[in-house]
Amino acid sequence: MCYPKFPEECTSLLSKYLTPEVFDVLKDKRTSTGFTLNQAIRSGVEHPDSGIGVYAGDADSYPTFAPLMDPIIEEYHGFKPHSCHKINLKSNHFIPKILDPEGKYILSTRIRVGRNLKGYPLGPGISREQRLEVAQKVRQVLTVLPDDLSGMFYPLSEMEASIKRSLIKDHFLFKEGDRFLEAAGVNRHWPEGRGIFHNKDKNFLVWVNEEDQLRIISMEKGGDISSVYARLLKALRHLETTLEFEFDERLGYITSCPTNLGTAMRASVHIALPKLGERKKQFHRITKKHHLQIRGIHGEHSTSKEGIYDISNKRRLGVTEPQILHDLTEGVYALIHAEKQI
Ligand code: ADP
Ligand code: ILO
Repeated sequence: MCYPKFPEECTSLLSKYLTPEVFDVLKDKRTSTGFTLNQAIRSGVEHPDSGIGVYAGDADSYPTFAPLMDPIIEEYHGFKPHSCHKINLKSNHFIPKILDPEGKYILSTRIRVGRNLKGYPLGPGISREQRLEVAQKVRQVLTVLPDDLSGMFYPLSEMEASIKRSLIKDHFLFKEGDRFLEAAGVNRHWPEGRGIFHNKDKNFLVWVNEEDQLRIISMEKGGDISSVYARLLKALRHLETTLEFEFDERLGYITSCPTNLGTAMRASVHIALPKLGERKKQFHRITKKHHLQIRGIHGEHSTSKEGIYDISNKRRLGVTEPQILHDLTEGVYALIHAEKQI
């Protein structure tokens, strides 16, 4: 294996931190499940326009490839190598602020967390049999959820194309064929073992075997972050009684992309900011101050439509869940204020 060539215009964190020296130290290492450096960096090498460029094939990828992973994690989350992540999922400590009393700006709110089952490789390293086993275990637990959480699991392989299209359009289902995941080996044997669970109201959903084995999602129309979070906590309490998730003392919940480590939580609003959206500098100044990220209307790598943006927390590691909600709330409050002023 030779040192990869990155084009001059490449700005990925992989190209920044995979120096020839780091490469030499790591090139022959294998994790406990046999995952290699070549596999970990393939996505960023094939796609020089990656922001990050690496994926973990198992929990052991983080310590094994630490000379590459640690600086990437530090730059993305602002999390120092000697820090320790703390979770706070015990209760709803979050004190909501009324953000949009007339319902003029916030269209919908969504909070998701990523989880992977303890003892299995992650998406880039999992075998076909292991993936099917994970799907089976998760499905069994999902189909006995109580009350408002109860619903049905829909295997992707049995879903009609028109239903799939409409679920994607309405922001409930993952898109297919992500080129970054494809290169990382996450999409092998697609659509086998993949699926979506949702309750009757489609305000509680679980994606199975997409980028992570579980993406647990609570979402609804409007800006009631507190209600969305309460539903997510309730679901997590139920799922944790029967499923054990991959968790690390230092890095929190283990996920295949280093951007999702820690809380693995992304709390977002779809918000109409047509005027502020035209003032890029001011818009970015506010989001940066509150540690927020701007995405397009169909998620990452999509564009905004009609001045509607997806605003969410950037950091997931080294911050607690209530802190993330606090950052989002304060940031959205500031964004709405700025939009009103223009
Ligand atoms: P993820 O959040 O799972 O990392 P994406 O950015 O790809 O991944 O988003 C997944 C889907 O969730 C997309 O269809 C996106 O539009 C939708 N979504 C994200 N935030 C919201 C929101 N606040 N309201 C409605 N849909 C949302
Ligand atoms: N591998 C891609 C995406 C990184 C962050 N997003 C997700 C969905 N994990 C990149 O490096 O740009």
